[in-house]
Amino acid sequence: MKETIAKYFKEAEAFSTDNPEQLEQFRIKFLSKKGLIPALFGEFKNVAPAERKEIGQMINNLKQAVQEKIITLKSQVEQKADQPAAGRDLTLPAAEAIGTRHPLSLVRNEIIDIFSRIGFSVSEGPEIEDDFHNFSALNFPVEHPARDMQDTFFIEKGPDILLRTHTSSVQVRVMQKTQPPIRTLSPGRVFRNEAISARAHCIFHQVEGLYVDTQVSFADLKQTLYFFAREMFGQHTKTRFRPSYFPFTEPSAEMDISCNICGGKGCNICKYTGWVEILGCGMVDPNVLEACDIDSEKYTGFAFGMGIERIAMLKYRVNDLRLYFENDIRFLRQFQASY
Ligand code: 2U9
Repeated sequence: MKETIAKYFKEAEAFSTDNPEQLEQFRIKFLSKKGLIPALFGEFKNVAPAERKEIGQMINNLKQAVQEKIITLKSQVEQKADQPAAGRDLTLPAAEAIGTRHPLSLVRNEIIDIFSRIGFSVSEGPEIEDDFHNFSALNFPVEHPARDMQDTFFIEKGPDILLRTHTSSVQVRVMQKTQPPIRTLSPGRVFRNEAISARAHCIFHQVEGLYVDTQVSFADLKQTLYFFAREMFGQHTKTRFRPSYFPFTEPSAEMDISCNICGGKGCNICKYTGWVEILGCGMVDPNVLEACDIDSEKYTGFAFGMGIERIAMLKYRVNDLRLYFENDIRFLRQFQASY
């Protein structure tokens, strides 16, 4: 047995490779369940008591030498793989599977694409905001419940610094910097202090739109949103407006589309009404224009806002919001990028 161990020892010492498959074969040969070293330990029970100490030591030394050899060779194999052209023909076309765009990015890009065709550009702004840009300029009364701790993540109190609860704050910044005509979209992440469930999340994504010019009317708002709904959900899509209330618009409305799942016949998505709500909108309140140094006697504007998750849910029939945030590859790879 001693000769066998010595022979294995020499073989292990002499072994060298920078090929990962050969290294794996070496490991299997010596260390796998049916490998040479477990076989030696198996035979060990037949060794005479007088020789046990010496042979036991030899097998342990062999095992240690093999393990150290594997560690050394593994780092050589990895180093070789890190070299740019190692073993690869860089002139070949890439055969790696490429990723897919996140469904929320696809929907955001499609919304931007639709509105850019009618003259809207994109503006971005900070996720950490002050009270003025998130609330005061948007005509939220001081005691309005949306300013409450339950809805808003405050970072500092007095003067308040917070995580924006909507991207309208970006448009306040645009109006402060630019005189009309303004036609802008602000996509982005927003934050609200809500428990996470299939239907709600404390982080979600919005696209808000703003058009300010002379003689902008509610008819312009309706026509723009009709156009959007048909481009997004198909030319057969019907729309309807219901009166609503927002602090920053007057009058305000919510827009429904005919249910794109059942075609308006009635299903559990539209709760058997044939209609689903997709966005809120209205004429910009003159107080908002004035707070941003825009003359409300001269200019009027319309605005709208939508949740990207909601549009994506309807478009892709995903009924649990949490799927958008888990990054499970089995979910993500189902989306094919066309935007
Ligand atoms: C300015 C003035 C007014 C944007 C608007 C809505 C109506 C609205 C919600 C839809 C679902 C947000 O994601 S959601 O929870 N938004 O209903 N948003 S009007 O109004 C503005 C924006 C900017 C300066």
